[in-house]
Amino acid sequence: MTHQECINCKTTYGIDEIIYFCKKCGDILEIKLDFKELSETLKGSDWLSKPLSVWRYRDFMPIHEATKVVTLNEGGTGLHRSERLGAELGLKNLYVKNEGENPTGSFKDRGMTVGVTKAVELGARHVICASTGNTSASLAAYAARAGIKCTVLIPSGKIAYGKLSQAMIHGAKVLQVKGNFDQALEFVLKLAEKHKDIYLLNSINPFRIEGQKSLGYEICEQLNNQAPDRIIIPVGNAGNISAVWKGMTEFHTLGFIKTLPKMTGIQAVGSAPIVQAIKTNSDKIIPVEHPETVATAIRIGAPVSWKKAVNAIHESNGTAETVTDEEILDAQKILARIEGIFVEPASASSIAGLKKLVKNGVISKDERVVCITTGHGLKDPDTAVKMSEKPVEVEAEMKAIEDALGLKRQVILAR
Ligand code: AN7
Repeated sequence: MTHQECINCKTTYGIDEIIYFCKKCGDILEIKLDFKELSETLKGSDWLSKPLSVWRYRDFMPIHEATKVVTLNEGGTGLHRSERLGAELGLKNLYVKNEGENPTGSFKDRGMTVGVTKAVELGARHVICASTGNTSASLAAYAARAGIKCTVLIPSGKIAYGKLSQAMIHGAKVLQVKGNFDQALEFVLKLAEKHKDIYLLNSINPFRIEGQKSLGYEICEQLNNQAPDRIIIPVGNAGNISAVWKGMTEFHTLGFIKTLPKMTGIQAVGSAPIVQAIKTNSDKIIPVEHPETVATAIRIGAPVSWKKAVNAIHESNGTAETVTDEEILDAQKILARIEGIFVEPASASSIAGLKKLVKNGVISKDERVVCITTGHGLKDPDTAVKMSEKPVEVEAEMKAIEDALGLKRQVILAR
């Protein structure tokens, strides 16, 4: 039977049990599918006739058949062949999977549609998360859609304005904790432990990861049932890289794809505990006490899902790399200018990481690479405005406008 399982000691729990950490060893949990049962279900299912979306994969989700899903139509995002960016970086086969196309503008919606559906299925009336912004925006929207109460804890200062406005307009109770994300998460974990009626929806919740694994499924289907050679993905709390890898290995186990991609995680220099663990070949992370980066979404020093991420990178023969704020902002601009794709800084770290790894010879020029961009550029308009050319103020006169554009005035001769 499909169940929850501790990633360390393998103790199992039912899918209707509200539990976030293993009772025996305290490690985090993951959902284990019953592949035999799933293969049987798929034979009689019309899933292949449904549009590309999270719920195309309903049979793959640990949600009961009778449950009504809480959805805003998530997933089915574009996989954009990026020839011009590829040429710029020296790659023939580059794609951008743009998760900013989701309903609230980030990949978090894939997890929240499943997580909030599960919350309602379990009878929860109050959901909570800590967030650097996008998780709170998404949870607030899905809680509103479900008609349940939502509380979000955000770090003080430095959360992007677009994200904050979303959480506020959807009616969440927003607490701005005087501390960083990692501290906010600690409080949320304690709250969910102490008040059993509050359901926790950070990415340690394995049902969220189930929704996010659809990102991996979709990439394979969009490449005609093939995995790319490599997937490059921004890493913060490390839920998403774990989820995409889970999707890939499940499709592989089911025989839908023949090869697996090298999972490649990118972090900002100022908050890179996972890159540090990978580069030093350590089986532990050293949390970063004061994480710092312009990419506020991934300003996370103690990622809860680090073990899953490190496993994904090792098992897939992948790698991890850091990028500087300057490289991130440069990549954001290039992507916007030569591919027409506007993403927030954290998302651009995947492009910045690609550039660095090609330059260093880690990625070869004929690899088929998918860069995941995780959130929309409008989430953080302030950063975009700061790094672009300012609007030119002109008088409301034809001459002034032409002068500003450097156009020569044509003299119209009288007959
Ligand atoms: C745009 O919103 O953690 O490695 O609280 O918003 O799965 O954590 C956001 C994370 C990448 C990192 N890109 O994903 C939050 C939060 C964007 C993000 C990540 C986030 P994970």
